[in-house]
Amino acid sequence: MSATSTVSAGVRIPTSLLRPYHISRSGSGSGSGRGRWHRLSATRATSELELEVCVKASTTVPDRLGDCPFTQRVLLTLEEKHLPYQMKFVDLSNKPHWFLQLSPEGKVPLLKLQDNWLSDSDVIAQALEHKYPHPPLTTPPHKASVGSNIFSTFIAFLKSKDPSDATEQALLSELTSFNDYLKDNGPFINADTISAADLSLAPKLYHMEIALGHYKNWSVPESLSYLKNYMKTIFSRESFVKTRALHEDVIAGWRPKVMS
Ligand SMILES: N[C@@H](CCC(=O)N[C@@H](CS)C(=O)NCC(=O)O)C(=O)O
Repeated sequence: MSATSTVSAGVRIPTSLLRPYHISRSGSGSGSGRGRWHRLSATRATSELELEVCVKASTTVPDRLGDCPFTQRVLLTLEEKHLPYQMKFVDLSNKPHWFLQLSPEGKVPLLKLQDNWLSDSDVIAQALEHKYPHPPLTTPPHKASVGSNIFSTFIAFLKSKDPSDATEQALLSELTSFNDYLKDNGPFINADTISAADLSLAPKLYHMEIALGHYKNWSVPESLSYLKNYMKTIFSRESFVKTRALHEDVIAGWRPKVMS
């Protein structure tokens, strides 16, 4: 077995970076056996069934998925569609040459689809929906932007050094609107069906919970019970548990923004 694997773009990716996971189309369990998740040998050649995805590597534990909410969104989409995939861990603090050849912008996630490397989680989620329409994850257009201001208001509050500025209030206002939306339309953004908008928002809420808990000793108010229940439901979903970042990575990942 050679030390590198050739991918179609002509870029050689070290075999040690391939971390294959496989799920049969009928399986969804987490144990061993037919129809369940299998961890395959790291030296196995890429199966035609496996999609390749470049993900942020953990900064605290070797050979582990890191803390990128956009990457988790793509992995959640793959998991919810029961698509087998193989992760390539990218050290974003020391981007390898092969990665920069695939992504001149130097950003994860990247997904290889039909011999093309796609960037940007929006583009990737749409392309996956188009190529693998079942189970459908499309959010109806009039619901697609629900909750979409939460991430930016969370970051503004996290970065704020002035306790009397309006950043906490702005976040609370967005969270309250979303809580009220869920009360009337939930439990998910598209009622009973989990969809693309939830898979985009949930990793951001996960980062918000960990980062604000750590850096500001702040948590979502108990009064926002529909939101709290939404977070609990999605965070405990098998697809989420399998693709979530370590707390230590989330905390380390936001540190430069807090310190800046
Ligand atoms: N709009 C992009 C954002 C992707 C993004 O910002 N990824 C971050 C990691 S979470 C990244 O790769 N940053 C490059 C770097 O840190 O050098 C998407 O939705 O995929």
